[in-house]
Amino acid sequence: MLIRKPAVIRPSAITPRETYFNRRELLRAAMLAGGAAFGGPALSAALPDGKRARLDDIKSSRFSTDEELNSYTDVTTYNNYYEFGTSKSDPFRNAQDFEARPWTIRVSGHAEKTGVFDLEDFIRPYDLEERIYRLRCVERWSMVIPWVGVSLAEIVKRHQPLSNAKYVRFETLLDPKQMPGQRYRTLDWPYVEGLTIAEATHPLAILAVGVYGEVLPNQNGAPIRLVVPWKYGFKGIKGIVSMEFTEKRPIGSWERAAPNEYGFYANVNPNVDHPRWSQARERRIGASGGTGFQSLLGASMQDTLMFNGYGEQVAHLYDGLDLRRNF
Ligand SMILES: Nc1nc2c(c(=O)[nH]1)N[C@H]1C(S)=C(S)[C@@H](COP(=O)(O)O)O[C@H]1N2
Ligand SMILES: [Mo]
Repeated sequence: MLIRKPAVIRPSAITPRETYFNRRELLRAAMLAGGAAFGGPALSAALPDGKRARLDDIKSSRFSTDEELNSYTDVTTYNNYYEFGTSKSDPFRNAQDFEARPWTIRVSGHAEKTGVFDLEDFIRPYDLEERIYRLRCVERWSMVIPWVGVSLAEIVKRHQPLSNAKYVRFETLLDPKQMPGQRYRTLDWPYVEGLTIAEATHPLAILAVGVYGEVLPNQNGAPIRLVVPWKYGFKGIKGIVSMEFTEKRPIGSWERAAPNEYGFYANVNPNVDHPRWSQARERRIGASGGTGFQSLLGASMQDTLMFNGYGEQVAHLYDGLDLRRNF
């Protein structure tokens, strides 16, 4: 092929990153200047209410990718969240009035510390970290997103799972009044997902409460959602109200709907086709990604990496598992 990699400039992917980091630097400088008088950073993670409220004291993470970020617009207007409709623009359009506060999370099942926790207490006192991760959807698109979250491992350990706790099962809010998509049986509501304890205590797994340094927009799963970067996006359950430690393997909503298409593990695997399409490649959402000549040339298509590129860190979790059967 003569045309190799055209030098595509992606304004939507580049500009926001620059303005974003400039703004972050400014904020950091302002915090250093003013913060010292108050005796340093706050002791606990604070979760402000309100749209686009900024999160403070975000640590950076060595796990972040240095790929170009998707723009704030990409990240917040192209979503999957069937509770608000089945098309990619529905969540942005239909989730604006969703009430993500007050919010509680029920911790139940085989663990020492169970109960109902206010969101703030649930994530306290763990550090808020920025984790720039790829999100790879089973529908063959991907994005690079600057999540802000807390380590799921820390939270799981704090609740002290018992020895018969083999899995963690999460549930999304059930509220058809606020979630119009739940008035239709597109999925078995409430949305459910699960991880093994080993997956849930892996340092890459986070519970995200923000994106782009701000509280999570409703369409992205406010106020708290799972991000497991080596798995297809559908594992990343949004609007979490329940975390249960179980002995039996949970059945996620997509697995229940179509077990031959969506397995429990849902590890990103370019070698295992979805029954209706190949998973070998993916389209990076972005300015050059969607339309016109560039998409015809396939400039935005790229090879999908095993475990979404996190194989070195997570492959050992699946030693001895046949990943074709356990997809
Ligand atoms: N409760 C709930 N969580 C969900 C979904 C959903 O429909 N309902 N969709 C999943 C799918 S298929 C994907 S790809 C990701 C998309 O996350 P994003 O919109 O933040 O990019 O959310 C996941 N979490
Ligand atoms: Mo997805």
